[in-house]
Order: sequence, then structure tokens, then C-alpha cells
Amino acid sequence: MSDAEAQKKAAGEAAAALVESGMVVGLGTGSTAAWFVRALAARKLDIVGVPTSQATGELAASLGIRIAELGETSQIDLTVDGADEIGPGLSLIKGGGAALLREKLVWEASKRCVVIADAAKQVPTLGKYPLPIEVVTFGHQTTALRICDALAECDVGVAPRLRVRDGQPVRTDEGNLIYDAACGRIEEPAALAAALKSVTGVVDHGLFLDLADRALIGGPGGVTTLE
Ligand code: ABF
Repeated sequence: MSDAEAQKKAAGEAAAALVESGMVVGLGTGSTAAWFVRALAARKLDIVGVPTSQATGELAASLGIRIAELGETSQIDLTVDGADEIGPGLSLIKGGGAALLREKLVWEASKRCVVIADAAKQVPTLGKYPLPIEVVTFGHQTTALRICDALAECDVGVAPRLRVRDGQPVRTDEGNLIYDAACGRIEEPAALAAALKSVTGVVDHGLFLDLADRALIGGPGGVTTLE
């Protein structure tokens, strides 16, 4: 197992220890969140899991965790999820796994959100990781041009690129498309978030601001807690 994978596993296991019987738990997406789901399932607690993606729902169900859709339970007590970057003030870039919309809906419906990651995800400024932007299919090429304008208004002079895998556009669980914007540095995340959301055709983006209450970061010396 690589150092990064060991760090993800440690962070996921530390987060699983936060869960109490009777909780409704938001289940994140990605490899770090998968370590959390495995560790949570091993505890065999009486909990209900609300997955942030079909993939996570299948993993959790296969491990015996009772699953419910968002909105079918009482308020979510705790959501645990990964991230692509963790910046100042626990600002995040997420969406590398193309699950940002369901993730953000679950996060915003949660009493508390904990992000888990390996040490390499922590950065002084967001933006080195290309910012995922979820876009409806209809007229997406035109929407991409207008995203360009919105980025330029925030002094980010890049063109978003359609995410493609094996020659086909990547589709989210909602059937939307993902464009990635290699911003480089995002000096004003809140302004950029607002500018992107104002573009018709943009469903949402991977900037998670003021949503994480705590971060558990696996590192060479163990798991560090940031709040
Ligand atoms: C998910 O966690 C995504 O939002 C994000 O892209 C991913 C990080 O993936 P990993 O944990 O595999 O590094 O929530």
C-alpha cells in the first residue's frame, strides 16, 4: 500500500470512530471515503447511510449498511467525505469523482461535515487541482464559452475543458457533464463560486466553502485534526 493510500485509510478509520449508533450518516465518494465506509461497516452500528453517489451506495449496501435516499430520513447527523484540495479555512475543491452535486446536496443537509484526506490534499491556496463544474447537456458548448467569461471576470484566464474518459464525455449520476477549469490559483473563491453559479446551464461547481466543520488529514506521523 502506498503512503498516500495508508494516509487515506487512517483518515477514513479515524472518521468512522466519530459515528454513534442511531445516527443518519452522509457517505462520501472517492477512495478516501471508501476507506471510511469500510471502517464504518466493520463497526456494525445501527445507523442509516445516505450515499453521495450510486457507487458509494452500492459499496455501502454490499457491506451491510442500511441505505436511504436524501430526504427519506431525519436530518443527517454527520457527513464524511473526501476532497481534491483542502485550502485555508477548510475551503475545498471537490468533484474529481464527478459526484459534486449529490455531495453538495448531502453536505448542505447535514448538521456536521467532516472532510478526510491524505496530506497531499492540503494546499496554501486552492486552484492547482482543476475546478470541476457540472453543466447540463443542452447547449453545453455555449455554456462553456460563458463559463470562460465568468472566469475572466474573476481574473482567471483559462478555458474549461470537457471531461472525457475513454473517448466519451463523463456523465454524472444526474446525467450532466463535467467541465474542468485549470485555474492555477483561486485568490477569491467566494467571488468565483458566485460568478459560476450565475451562468445559466451551470448546475454547480466543486468549490465547497464554509461547509466543512473539521478535517482529518492522514500524514506520516498519524492523523491531524483541523477545525
Ligand atoms: C470525492 O472525493 C470527490 O469530491 C473528490 O474528488 C474525491 C477525492 O477522491 P479521493 O478520496 O479518491 O482522493 O468526494
